[in-house]
Amino acid sequence: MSAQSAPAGPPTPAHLEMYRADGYLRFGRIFDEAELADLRRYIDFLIETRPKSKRPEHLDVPHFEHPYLFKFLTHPRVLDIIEGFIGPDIVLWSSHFISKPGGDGLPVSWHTDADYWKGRLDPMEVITLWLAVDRSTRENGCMRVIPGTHLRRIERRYRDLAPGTNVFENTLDESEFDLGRAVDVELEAGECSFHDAWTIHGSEGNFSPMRRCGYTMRYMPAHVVFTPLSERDQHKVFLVRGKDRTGGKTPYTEIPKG
Ligand SMILES: O=C(O)CCC(=O)C(=O)O
Repeated sequence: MSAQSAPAGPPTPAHLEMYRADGYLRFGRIFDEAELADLRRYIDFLIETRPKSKRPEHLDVPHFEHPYLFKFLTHPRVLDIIEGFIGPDIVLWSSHFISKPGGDGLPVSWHTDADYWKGRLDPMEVITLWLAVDRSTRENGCMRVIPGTHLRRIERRYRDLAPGTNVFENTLDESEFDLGRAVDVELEAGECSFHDAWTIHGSEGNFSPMRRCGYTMRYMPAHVVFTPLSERDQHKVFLVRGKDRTGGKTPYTEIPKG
């Protein structure tokens, strides 16, 4: 294995300090080349076999139907790194492939994840590992973040967007943040970044010829209580390491075998 492709170890104190100050962190590789190729083959298969009416930006919670993905989501190297950020009791909150095809990949409007998960998680503490399945640059619509915005945990204003023009149906109102402070989180294929649920982020459309696929792998400490919004909220969470710290208040689903 070349030095360039060596997976990273757990976060250092300097990493943690940056993450806590900025609400995001560029990180190294987590999977080796063979593991990444395996994941990419699987994603290519999911994209190819999806219902044609579904855009590839919308492959949300693929692990509910495809237990193979637990191989990556619960990989010991991934969990060791996540443990470095949030401690030894770890719950898999969610995952999502956001694959923007070259030429007409949809933008992701400015938002905080906390605003989308409001009312279901208490306290709102989620870390997202954003894995660059493909090289992710300004040209093909890399993630963009507004550093430090996670420090103000406030209700923010959104405005509606025209349907079908964006991965989401609304966007944070421009008065809520300073776009001039946006940072492009450019990553080589296989590298990852982390962001906090309260960090303002988004990404532009992909007008380049190159696909931009990211896999969001989202984790929370096991003291976070998940309360489904209603009976229609069929979201599943998995205790992937350590112990429940909610006193049984969070309904965990068993991790699929094999
Ligand atoms: O993939 C993107 O461009 C945006 C990702 C995102 O919104 C997230 O990971 O929460």
